[in-house]
Amino acid sequence: MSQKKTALITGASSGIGRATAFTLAQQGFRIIATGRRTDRLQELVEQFGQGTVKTLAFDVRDKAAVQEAIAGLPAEWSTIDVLINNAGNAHGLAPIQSGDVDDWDAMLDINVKGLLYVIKAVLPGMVARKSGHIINIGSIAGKEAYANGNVYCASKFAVDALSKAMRIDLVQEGVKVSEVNPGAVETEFSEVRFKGDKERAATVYKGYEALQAEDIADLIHFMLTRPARVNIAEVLILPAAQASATVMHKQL
Ligand code: NDP
Ligand code: 8X3
Repeated sequence: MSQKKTALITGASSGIGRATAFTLAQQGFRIIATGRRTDRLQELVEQFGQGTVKTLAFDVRDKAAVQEAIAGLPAEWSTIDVLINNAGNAHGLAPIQSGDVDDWDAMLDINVKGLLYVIKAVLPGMVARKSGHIINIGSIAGKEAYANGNVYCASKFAVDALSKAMRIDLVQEGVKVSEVNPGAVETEFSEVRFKGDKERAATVYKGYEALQAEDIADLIHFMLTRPARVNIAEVLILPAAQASATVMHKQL
């Protein structure tokens, strides 16, 4: 039986999830990398090998697919020590009065309900073993609302509330729950938010040095490798040039 810890990472095909998969694999974890873009997940297998990375393809909105994929893991991958609930995105940036209902559905279905479906599939094993660590990726948008952020902010406020409530419910089960709340990280996030408009996405990161996905991955690795007695419950991590959701020192 492997002594290495196994971490299931949602959204491992891009950005923060992908960087976290790389960092944790390099640091001796076994990774269950999940997402919809299987070609991207396969690159992780090619990099680290089948003994270190297992891929699972599902849309987190599809609760039956989530359940089936995780319940169907082969025995050597079925003990999940760490869950990184990272899959998520913003869809659109518009005042509430002109918001697109499909964008609202996407954000609530992926960022909130999808996270819950994954938890539902992973938690029984952790509770039975009285051991596990869940890290939810929230956002500064889950701490402060900002103009036009409405439903994305609501989805991340929900992640914040769930993280706090899960920590209370699971403390007696030996399962740690932590939350990482990043400010601006340069990933495909803005490209998704602006529906493929790369030029508009690039303006979000102009005039200052945004966080890189690897910065969040390093933090997650640090959180996961503290002594058993320690739970770093919540971290707000910002670029040096960012002071709040709306105050950014840009030099354009
Ligand atoms: P990316 O767009 O680079 O990555 C998003 C990841 O989520 C992809 O791997 C994508 O995989 C996955 N994903 C999206 N929708 C689904 C779905 N329906 N089913 C399964 N997987 C899905 O963005 P980031 O890395 O920046 O975002 C990761 C997390 O960090 C998100 O929760 C985001 O809200 C949060 N965050 C990001 C910040 C930033 O500034 N970038 C700041 C604060 C928080 P695939 O498309 O292959 O399914
Ligand atoms: C992503 C950061 O400020 O664009 O969660 O909402 S922000």
